[in-house]
Amino acid sequence: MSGDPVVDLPLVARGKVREVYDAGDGRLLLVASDRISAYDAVLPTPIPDKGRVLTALSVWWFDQLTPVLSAFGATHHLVSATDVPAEVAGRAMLVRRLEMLPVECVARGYLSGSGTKEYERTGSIRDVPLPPGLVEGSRLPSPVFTPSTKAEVGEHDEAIDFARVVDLVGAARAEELRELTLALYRRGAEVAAGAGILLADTKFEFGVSSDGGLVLGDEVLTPDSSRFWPASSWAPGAPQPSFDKQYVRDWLTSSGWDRVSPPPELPADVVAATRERYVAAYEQLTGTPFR
Ligand code: Q0Q
Repeated sequence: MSGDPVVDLPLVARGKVREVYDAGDGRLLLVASDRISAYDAVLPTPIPDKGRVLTALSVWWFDQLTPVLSAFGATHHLVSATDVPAEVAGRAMLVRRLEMLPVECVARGYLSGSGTKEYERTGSIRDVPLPPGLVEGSRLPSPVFTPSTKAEVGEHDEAIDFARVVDLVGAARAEELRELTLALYRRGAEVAAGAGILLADTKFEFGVSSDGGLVLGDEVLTPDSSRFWPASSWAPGAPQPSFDKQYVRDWLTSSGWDRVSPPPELPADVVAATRERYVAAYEQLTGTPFR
């Protein structure tokens, strides 16, 4: 299961849970596996249908976000989610090959993880001052653009400030990335809130098309590229439960795994419950049954 090429195309890139293949004719094939990662480790036990659910979610979001992209004169890279090899049907996207920009465009609507640590140290996130008294899980007064640069395989992305984005892509493009990232986040957060899900933060990747326009790439607003929190259990002041990964995290913690040695197999009940969380995220967000 893990690691074997699944389609007879040249492998372009391989992430923890996804692969990219060269589909020819200026196209790439993004394939989502059923692998799940937790605590920076890829677990040995697949979650059935995870790849299909997250692919269906990206496809749905590309459609939902098109009006926001159009308002910025931007597009997205999806060509087809059906014109893909049979062996990866439902969990692959045929996309336009782009010149990807070297910036991970992260938007945060809530304080969490590394953002909380930065705020506790500096009273701000990057170059954005924040009011006093915020805690882990607090909703920010306004969403914040917190870019990073892509890390080498196995490393964490490196936080950068807006000035560094300007160095990397120029002032006009940097401003465009920030404003579009925040507009896409706001639309995603609005839709998610209506489905009882808090979109704490998300990461977008953009490329440039041959005519110079911005193109939204990668996966979009999935639980792998975002922090999804159940709105019903939101309680600032402590780490918030993950919509999709909490069963896995809690079981791993209870298993005594030291987070250094190879991670243990997941029990069947945790696998089933986690699959159900991915299906629930899709059905709550889209309002349609997952098939
Ligand atoms: C591209 N990736 C991401 C990745 C490992 C995904 C290359 N439309 C594109 C895209 C996209 N999406 C990419 N390159 C050119 N055009 C995206 C980071 C890495 C597995 C899956 N890598």
